[in-house]
Amino acid sequence: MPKILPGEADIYAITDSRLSLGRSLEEVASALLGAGVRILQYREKNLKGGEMLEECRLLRRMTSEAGACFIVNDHVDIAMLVEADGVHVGQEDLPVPEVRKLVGPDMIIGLSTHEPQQALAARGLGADYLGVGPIFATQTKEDVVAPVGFAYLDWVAANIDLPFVAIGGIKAHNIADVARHGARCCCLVSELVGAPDVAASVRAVREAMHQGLQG
Ligand code: TZP
Ligand code: MG
Repeated sequence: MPKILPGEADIYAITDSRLSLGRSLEEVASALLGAGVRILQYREKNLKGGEMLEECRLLRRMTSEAGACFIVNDHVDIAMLVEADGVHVGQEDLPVPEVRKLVGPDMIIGLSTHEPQQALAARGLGADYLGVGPIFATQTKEDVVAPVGFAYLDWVAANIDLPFVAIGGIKAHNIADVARHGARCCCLVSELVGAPDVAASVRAVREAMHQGLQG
């Protein structure tokens, strides 16, 4: 399956079992993929390793069938075991060069960044794409840094030659502005997996984003 990088997809969705209104991972993922999400990240903070592994096996099957890219947050070992397309790490996680040693040349590595210094370092470290954020305040991530606003997004769009994905507090009502500030791929958690109708939310978000991309 061809690898899809942010930059080639509009919406990048992340799972979160705490926000899914009691629905199963399968139900939420099925709605996301059915609505055309092409990059799906598994992000889970509360389960045991074996439980996360089983959930990632499920998502690997579902994303493969849908022709979507599957990325695992934090857990390099699980990403390798399920043959995910990619793994996403933060500044406090394992260093990207060490992750690269483990996963080999073909797996996508995403790196969260919050300031120019981190973005400038990313290519040398071997990251394939950057997370840029949090653009706005978010309740979804506990240990999150202060919102970076559009200033950092503008800077990345103008200065960094790597695919990037904007993240943090992005909703249908503000995504057009995020796109106007240079984001061709936006990552959303609560707005999608916490929506009463997940597929309808994907459609609304995508439409608003494309309005922003058109100017
Ligand atoms: N990293 C930076 S902000 C964030 C992550 C995982 C959470 C974004 O969630 P939401 O619900 O889209 O604000
Ligand atoms: Mg992390």
